[in-house]
Amino acid sequence: MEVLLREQSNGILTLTLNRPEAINALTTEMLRELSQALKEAAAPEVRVVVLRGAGRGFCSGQDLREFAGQRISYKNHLRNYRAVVEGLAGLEKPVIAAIHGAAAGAGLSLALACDLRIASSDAVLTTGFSRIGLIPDAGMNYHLPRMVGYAKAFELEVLSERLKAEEALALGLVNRVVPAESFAEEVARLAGELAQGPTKTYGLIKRALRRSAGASLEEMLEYEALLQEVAGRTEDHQEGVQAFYEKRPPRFQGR
Ligand code: T3D
Repeated sequence: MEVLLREQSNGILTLTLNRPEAINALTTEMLRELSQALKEAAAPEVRVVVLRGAGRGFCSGQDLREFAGQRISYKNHLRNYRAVVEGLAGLEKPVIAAIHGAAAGAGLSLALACDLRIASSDAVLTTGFSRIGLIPDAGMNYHLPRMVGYAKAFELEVLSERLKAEEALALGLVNRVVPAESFAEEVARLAGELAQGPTKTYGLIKRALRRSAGASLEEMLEYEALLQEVAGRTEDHQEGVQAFYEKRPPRFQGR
């Protein structure tokens, strides 16, 4: 069975973690496939990526059976996670995590590394790591405090309680919560909307926001001017302005 399913249509690449019997617990094979798929997603025909899970949940984190009884090198093993997290963060187009059911451990870390998180009303999020005596990894210590602040991040990481979708929404961990019955349609609608957008500009926005995490105001003003030089020369910028003059919706081509 393929551990990662890829489906592409109308500019939307859907990557489905596919080990439903273990709530899509991540194996080395799966991480390598995911990292490769994210590299391939740089192709211009892909304008948005959706990351989801098969079966009854998003992802239960590292497969706890993969290395059972072995003494592994975490340093080596975590390189596989690093490649995926950098792939998600560095991809210059929007990545949506479509979370239904459980998102636990490194499964939550991957969701946090995406640009948007849409949760089904049945979603349950937990950091999970401390329950098995590990510290959160796969970028969770970068993304989580930036989303919820130090105090809440500490609480979530140390207590590893399970958050319901609405609680995650209130904390700003997910962007929106959708009733389970209409979840797939809403994910498709949002992905479709983004796939019609000015992709290059979205990529530049992503770059700017990511850079801002470690930059001063002065540096950001400088960087924004640099990126605007690029955005201002896109065909989509011309089209956006033209559409404004002509009082019609823009037809962005993603370049
Ligand atoms: O160690 C390293 O490599 C370093 C990196 C670590 C990164 C990490 O992600 S550490 C954290 C790992 N994840 C967890 O600790 C979460 C473990 N799972 C759970 O807490 C729960 O399963 C869930 C909250 C995700 C879902 O609960 P529930 O009640 O809906 O499902 P369940 O019955 O617990 O699980 C269903 C099946 O999936 C079950 O298999 P079975 O008994 O039917 O054959 C369960 O064992 C399996 N499963 C769930 N999570 C994992 C898993 N199998 C392997 N690895 C898992 N992480």
